[in-house]
Amino acid sequence: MFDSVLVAVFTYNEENKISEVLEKMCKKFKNILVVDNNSQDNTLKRISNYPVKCIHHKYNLGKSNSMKTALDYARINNFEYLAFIDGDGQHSISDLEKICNKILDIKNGLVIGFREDLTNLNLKKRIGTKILNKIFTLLYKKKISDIQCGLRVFNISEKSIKWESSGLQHYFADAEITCNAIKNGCQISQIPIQTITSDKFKGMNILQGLYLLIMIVVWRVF
Ligand SMILES: Nc1nc2c(ncn2[C@@H]2O[C@H](COP(=O)(O)OP(=O)(O)OP(=O)(O)O)[C@@H](O)[C@H]2O)c(=O)[nH]1
Ligand SMILES: [Mg+2]
Repeated sequence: MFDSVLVAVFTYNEENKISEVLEKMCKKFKNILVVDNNSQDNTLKRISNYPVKCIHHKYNLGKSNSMKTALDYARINNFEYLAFIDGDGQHSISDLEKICNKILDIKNGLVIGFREDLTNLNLKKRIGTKILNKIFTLLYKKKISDIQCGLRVFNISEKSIKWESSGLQHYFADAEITCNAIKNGCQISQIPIQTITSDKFKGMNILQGLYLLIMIVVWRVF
């Protein structure tokens, strides 16, 4: 049951998806924290049907701050490993198990999922993801196939796992963690995962993608 792993699930208005995610997750994982970013729909009601800890932000603070809430909770409660997973059903529980098995095996560093097959993504997302990953590889001299993947797990004693992105840049935190980890010599493992697309689009737009590209250069230089 992955006793030393805390799984943090991030939600913001996920009433249609969160029950399915938690139903499957509760069968495999014992320690589950849902960080809810002030959902305005029935997400909280759905979460209350499951034996999980839930922290509800009083204001919407963006995904990166939910990740910080999860890290604080994991540290206070002495977990060894912290896994991040989206609450919108875009990551499968069997992939979550795979990355957790990997970290329990290697014990240190960061394990990131990578979407092997991007054909399910719309053209804009597919091209944007490929460009970001290519430029990243050139700049950081390491091939990471999916720098922004939200499905990841790390040893919480790993000092290089940190991020500043918040507010409008709240989607950048996963990429920033990857950049910091590489810059600071953290061991990174990559595990192929399924690409599950959602029925709605909430992620980054083209402008944010360009902004992230600039930030990847900035993080490399400073
Ligand atoms: N949009 C948004 N999502 C948040 C926030 N806080 C937590 N989340 C959750 O973070 C996860 C990822 O957000 P998404 O908007 O789906 O981002 P994405 O998966 O990169 O984009 P899509 O491919 O369009 O789904 C989801 O489970 C959200 O519910 C927030 O403040 N805004
Ligand atoms: Mg999503």
